[in-house]
Amino acid sequence: MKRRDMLKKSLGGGALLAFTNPIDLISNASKVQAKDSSVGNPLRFPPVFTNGGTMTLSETNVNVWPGQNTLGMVINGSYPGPSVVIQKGATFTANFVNQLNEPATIHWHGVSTPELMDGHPKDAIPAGGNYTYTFPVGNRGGTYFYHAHADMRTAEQVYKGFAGFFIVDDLAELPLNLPRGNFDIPLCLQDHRIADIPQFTYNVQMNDMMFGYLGDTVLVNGTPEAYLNVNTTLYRFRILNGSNGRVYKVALSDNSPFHIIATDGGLKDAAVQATSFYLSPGERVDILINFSSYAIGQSVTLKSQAFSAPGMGTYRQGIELDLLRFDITGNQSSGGVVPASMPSITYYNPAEVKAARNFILSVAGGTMNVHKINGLSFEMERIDWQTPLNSLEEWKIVNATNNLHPMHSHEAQFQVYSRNGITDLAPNDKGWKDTVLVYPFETVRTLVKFTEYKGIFLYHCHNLEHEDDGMMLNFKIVDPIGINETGETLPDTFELKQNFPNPFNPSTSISFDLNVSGNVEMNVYDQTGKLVATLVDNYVPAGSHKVIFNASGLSSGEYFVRMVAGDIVKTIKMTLVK
Ligand SMILES: [Cu+2]
Repeated sequence: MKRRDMLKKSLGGGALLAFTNPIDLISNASKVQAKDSSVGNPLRFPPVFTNGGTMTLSETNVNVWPGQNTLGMVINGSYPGPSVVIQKGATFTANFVNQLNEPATIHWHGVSTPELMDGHPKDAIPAGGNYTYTFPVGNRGGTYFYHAHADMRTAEQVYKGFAGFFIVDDLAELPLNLPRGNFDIPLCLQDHRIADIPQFTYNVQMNDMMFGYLGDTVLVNGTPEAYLNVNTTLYRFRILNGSNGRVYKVALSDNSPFHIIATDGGLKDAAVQATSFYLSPGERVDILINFSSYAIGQSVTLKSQAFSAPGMGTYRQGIELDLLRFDITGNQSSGGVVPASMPSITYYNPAEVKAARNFILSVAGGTMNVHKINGLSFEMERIDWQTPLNSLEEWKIVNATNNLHPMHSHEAQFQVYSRNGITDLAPNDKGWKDTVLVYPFETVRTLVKFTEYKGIFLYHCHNLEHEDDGMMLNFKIVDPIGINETGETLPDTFELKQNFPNPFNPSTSISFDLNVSGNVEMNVYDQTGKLVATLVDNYVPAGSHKVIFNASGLSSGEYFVRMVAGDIVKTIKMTLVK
């Protein structure tokens, strides 16, 4: 039933309308009046960035609304910024020139880079400065993006246009016969305020800081009231939510199904049919839409459906919005197919988790730094925790607020494990993720492992007003204990000392020195090998440590202390004499 949305050349639809039910007639009537082919602007496409070239950030007038100038903060005079399209395995290089009168930095969202290439606010390029970003692109093929990340300036700079696509192409995906070329279309969604047209005025009030700087009209690739002429064939759309605070519930206006084929970190392990999905700021979802059931002359609109969430209250988040109108105008074939199967994804096993961390999201009273993670606001110089390389961790996010928080980790793609204990996930949650939407009062468990680079990276809310308000922490990726960067076991990363006193009754102390931080397990066994006590089983920072063993419930005899850190095991023998 596409005719409810047969918006274009609507007179021809009169006969069809007679067959629809009364509800359809009402919605039809309003939609037919609302739109025709003379309404709207053809979807724009940012220029493609030439690898190795310059990205100049400046305050420049761009043309967004026809015939009017908008003062943006944009790369190379383009809003959105030029699209990076790069092959997996290639080395990306961009010479960044900051012509703003304030610091700026580029974060390559979802892409694994060395610490000094990640665009951390501590590495911001001062006004008038420049910096060469260069890194090998090891990520899976997929839809990534880049955006501003300077301290407390991210939201305004992104709102004013400082963001663009970073698309990784993997030729190994060619046999899947996905639509390519003119049938593979990136869509960047950003909401702006009708009252401020034609300017990107950014003036945060208290409500904006709480809910995000919400607009009431959506620009797609910088196009207001965008439409795209399409053929009666299969298309791939790479949908990026580049908005500051708005969550979209993406659907077609006639509720036609489509296939979700990719999440933040590239292709899923199966194409999954759906009629809608949520997309929060920072997230990407790739979908396949087949227009072959439409007739030339018809239209259908990509929308954000109205939604609400428990406790979220009634504010402008969740209103119905038009995103992009598809006008069916041709019958050229893309040759693409919905793959019957796609390469598998290895899902992490929660039984192999080496460390579990909790992240409690809260809102305190006041006017600044009210958004907190574990009671903390961002501090540039403070490292909030250390995570060893190659160690699977569970990061459990507990949203203790009545608001939406898209939580984003730099440096790795993670996996969502459960929402409120439920492991049967929506198709846009299942796969590789770098941003996960946490609904009000929800608990989301994620599994994450860092495998590439050591250094200081960020974990934060991607509602950019929340981020700028300090809902962000630093963590440091460190060597796994006992293993060096090339995977060799290091012989002397810890020392387990003889207990004192020895013999003992009933208590004795056991000391150990760690050269690097890491997960430590220390158990006490009796002569038969039976476990009698666990003294340490957690992440321990580098340094000297002492634990007390109390044997008051045990009988005289020899006992063994076994300490494991990394791949190294050390044992001491001690004697209990009662
Ligand atoms: Cu948030």
